[in-house]
Amino acid sequence: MYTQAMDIPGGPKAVAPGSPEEAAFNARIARDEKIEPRDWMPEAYRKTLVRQISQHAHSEVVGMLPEGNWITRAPSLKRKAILMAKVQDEGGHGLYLYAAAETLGVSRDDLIDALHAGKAKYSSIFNYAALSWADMGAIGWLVDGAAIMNQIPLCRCSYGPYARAMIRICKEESFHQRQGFDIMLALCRGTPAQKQMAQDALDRWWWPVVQMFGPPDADSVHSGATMAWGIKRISNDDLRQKFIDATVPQAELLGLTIPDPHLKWNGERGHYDIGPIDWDEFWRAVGGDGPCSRERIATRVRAQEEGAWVREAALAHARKQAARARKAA
Ligand code: BYC
Repeated sequence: MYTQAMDIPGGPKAVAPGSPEEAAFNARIARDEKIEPRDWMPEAYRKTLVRQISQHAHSEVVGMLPEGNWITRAPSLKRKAILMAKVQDEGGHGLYLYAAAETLGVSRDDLIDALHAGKAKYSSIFNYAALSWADMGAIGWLVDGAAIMNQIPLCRCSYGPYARAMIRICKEESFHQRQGFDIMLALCRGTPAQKQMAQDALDRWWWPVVQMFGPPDADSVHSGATMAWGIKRISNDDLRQKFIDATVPQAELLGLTIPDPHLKWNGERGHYDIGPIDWDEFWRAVGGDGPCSRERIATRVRAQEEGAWVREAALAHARKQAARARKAA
C-alpha cells in the first residue's frame, strides 16, 4: 500500500540555509515535483508535515467517536450498515495518515501518546456532541463536505505519501458526504418533527463547521510557509468561502435555513457574505475546552487500554509466524 511506513536511517541531515541541497529542494518545489521520504528536505518542512499529518490522523480517529455513538441507534438496518462502513473508513483514514507521518521518522506510538496526553491537536469540530439521528446527517453533509473542500487541494500536496493518501481518502469522503445529505433529505421529506430535527442539527453544526477551516488568513501562523512549500494550496478563508458558496444552495434544496441572519449573496464579489465568526469559541475548542473535549480524550484512552490485549495477541501471532517461516527455511 502506498503509505506504508518507511525507515529513514538517521533522518534528514541538517544543512546550512542556502546550501546546494536546499536550492535543489526549492527548485523541485517550484517545478511542482513530489518530495519523497528518502529525499533531502529542510527540517522545518519535515516538522510542519509531521504536525499537520498527525493532527489530521488524530482528527480521523477522534472523529469516529460522535458517529460511533449512533451505530446502535440507527433507525434501520440499512442506515446502520452504512454508518458502520463510514466509521470504519475513518479508522482506515487514520491508519493511512499515521503511516504517512511515520515516513517522516516519527513513531505512531509517540504520536498517539501525545494525543492521549492532551498535547496534540485534532479538529475542533469533534468537540461537539451528536445529540440526535439528524446529527449523523449534518456531520456527513457538512463536516465531511468541509473536509472534502479542504482535502481535495491536499491531493496535490508536495509530499508524496501525504498526497497519495489524500487521493484515496477523498474518494471515501465523497461517499460520506452523500450519505449525510441523503439522511438530511429523508428527514426533510418526512414529518414536520423530522424536518425540525434536521433544522436543529443544522443550527448546532453550522458555525463549528465554518470555524473548522481554521483561523482567518491574517491569524494563520502556518499558511505562509505551508503555501510556499506546496503543502497547502488554498488559504483557510478561501476554502471557507468555497464551502459556504457550495452549501447554501444545498440547504435551499433541503428547505432548511442557515442560522446566520447576515448571510446574503453579494453580486459584486460573486460570493455569499456571512456574519461574524465567534473565534473565541473556536480557540476554546482547539485548546481542549470544547463541550466534549475531555470526554473525547477519555474515550480514546479507554479504547487504547482496552485494546491492549488485541495488540499483544497480534504481536504474539506475528512472532509465531516468523518463527515458523524461519524453521521452514
Ligand atoms: N481544529 O496556522 P493555521 C475529517 C490550529 S478530519 C483544531 O491556520 P494550518 C473527518 C492549527 O493546527 C478533518 N486546530 O494552521 C473525520 C495551528 O495550531 P498548531 C481534519 C486547528 O495547519 C471523521 C493553529 O490553529 N482535517 O474531516 O496552516 C469524520 C493555527 O492555524 C484548526 C485536517 O486535518 C481546527 N479546525 O491550517 C468526519 C486537514 N484549524 O499546529 C470527518 C489537514 C487550525 O500551531 N489540515 N488549527 O498548534 C489542514 O488542512 C490544516 O492543518 C488546517 C489548519 C486548515 C486545519
